[in-house]
Amino acid sequence: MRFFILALFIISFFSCQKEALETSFVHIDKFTFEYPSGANSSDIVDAWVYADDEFIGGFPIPCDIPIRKAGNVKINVLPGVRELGPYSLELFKYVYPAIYYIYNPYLTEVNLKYGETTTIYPVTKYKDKSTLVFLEDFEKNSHILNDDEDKNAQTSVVFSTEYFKNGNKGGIIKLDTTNNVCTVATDLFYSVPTDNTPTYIELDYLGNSIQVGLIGVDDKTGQKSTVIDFVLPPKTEWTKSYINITQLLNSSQLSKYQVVLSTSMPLNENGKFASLNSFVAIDNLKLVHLN
Ligand SMILES: [Ca+2]
Ligand SMILES: [Ca+2]
Repeated sequence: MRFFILALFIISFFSCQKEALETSFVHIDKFTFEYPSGANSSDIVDAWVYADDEFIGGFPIPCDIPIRKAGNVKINVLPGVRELGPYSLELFKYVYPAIYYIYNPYLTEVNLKYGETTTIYPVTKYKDKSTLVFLEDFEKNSHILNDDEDKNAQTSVVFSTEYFKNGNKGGIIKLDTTNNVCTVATDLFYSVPTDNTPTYIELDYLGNSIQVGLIGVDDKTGQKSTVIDFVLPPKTEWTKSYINITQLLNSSQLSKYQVVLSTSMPLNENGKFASLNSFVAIDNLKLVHLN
């Protein structure tokens, strides 16, 4: 019996040793996003990793990724973001982890050694086969968010030199108890794919909760339909949002679309205004899709 226990101990000791020895590690500190010019805002928070085409997992950055391989190994890292989209539930705090297919994956080959850590420095940019339909970074003298959907001229997007994420200026919507709702849309309608091609609205914002959606129009009938579905929670720090509108476009099948933003004065639990005034600041509003 004593021999048996000892043997078991020796076997399990060596099998543990073997497992530890047959693992290599890849370290990622940061996933860098490169933008040729202007607003380079991104928020890549996860690395989705393949080693020699085998899926290893999704890892919050920074991370040490265990890989049970040694020697030359092809590492493919896909950029992961927190996306707001058709699967958003309060359970996920409005967002869920997703691979951002509009950015390139990062491919490299490393020489791994068991028990050792190799650091890689992934970089990405928009895929060549993608289209930036528009970028509003508020750096020019005019902006593209002037379609006053709420019909109250007192509420609008104005320039701010105090609140901006990148550059020198941002946009801001200021509200008070009298002028307590602001809904604005892009001046232009845009043609975007409705055939399930990945399509996103990107937005940096700070302040009030903001709702984001689309106004679509049918070219033949002239009929308009508005869906303002995506709720971005209030934030006290600049937050980058990736809003997946692929499914919304596919289900609506309209000729062209405006992007629409809406915000209102926060209410307290009694349904009264929680303050005398409030604001939401925005920057780097983009509409982007794969080709
Ligand atoms: Ca800006
Ligand atoms: Ca207005």
